[in-house]
Amino acid sequence: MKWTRVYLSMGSNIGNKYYYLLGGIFAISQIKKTVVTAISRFYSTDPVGYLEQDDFLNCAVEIKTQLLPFELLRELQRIELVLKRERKLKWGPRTLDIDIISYGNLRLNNEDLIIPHPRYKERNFVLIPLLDVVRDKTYIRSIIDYSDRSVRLEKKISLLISSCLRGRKTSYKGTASYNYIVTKLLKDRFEFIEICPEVDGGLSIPRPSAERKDDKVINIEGVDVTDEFQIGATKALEKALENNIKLALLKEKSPSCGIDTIYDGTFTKNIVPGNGMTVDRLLLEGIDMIEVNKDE
Ligand code: PH2
Ligand code: MG
Ligand code: MG
Repeated sequence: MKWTRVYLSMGSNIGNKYYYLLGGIFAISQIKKTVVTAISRFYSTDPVGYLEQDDFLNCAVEIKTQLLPFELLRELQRIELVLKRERKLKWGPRTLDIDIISYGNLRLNNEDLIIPHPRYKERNFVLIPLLDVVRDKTYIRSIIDYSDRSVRLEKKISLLISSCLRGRKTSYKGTASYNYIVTKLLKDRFEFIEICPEVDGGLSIPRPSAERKDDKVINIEGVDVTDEFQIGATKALEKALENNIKLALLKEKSPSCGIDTIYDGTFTKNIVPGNGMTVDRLLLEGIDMIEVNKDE
């Protein structure tokens, strides 16, 4: 199968908008036979259509995919659903909207899917982010209304991040959990505040593997390292509060940073519902969190 370049427009105007857009982007990166290749800057935009609603946060994403248009649409709709899109009013508030703007050079006119998107040329909240990611900017530039002030570049916000995801060799094995989206595509889009609660809590690199068991963390040699994990969690929380953090990107399944799923404490790769120690603390402060996998 050949790869097709696809441009997506994303929007959110309820709750933690960065949580929905970035959560959507990391979910898109998990779709089979699909790779995220560019992410635009983030823009605050006046609502178009139904006006009595909050400003949107919009961005554009370039992907390449081997999925057919309807296969891709189904995956994107599943992601919208997972991120709890509330479809009450047409053009009304939504937690996350993902629209296919173009799919290669394809033209498609079906009642469920029109490609290219039928209204994108009139929408600066689509075109201006799109300009950040398209390869050939000439055409998009020629149709943007530059007198329009309804699309404003957002100031860079700070995100808390597991340092291993940025390529730091802080994992228990002394390796990095390199993630391409974080290290390459989002590098200039955010201010990253790095944490490694295990290293910050005083543990060494490398260190024996550890897993959470109820309210304790025990390493594979049977040593109780709960105190170190709690110190690390406290430091992470302090950094989050100092930097006014609303969103964290955290390494999946770790006994500090795992969200919703962690290892069961038996060192057998068995996964159970639960959070890492740091995640439990950040949760109490109302900080939203997205789990991020390392690249394969
Ligand atoms: N999406 C809509 C309707 N109106 N306005 C802005 N500013 N941004 C959007 O993403 C948007 C909108 C329908 O999907
Ligand atoms: Mg839309
Ligand atoms: Mg839509």
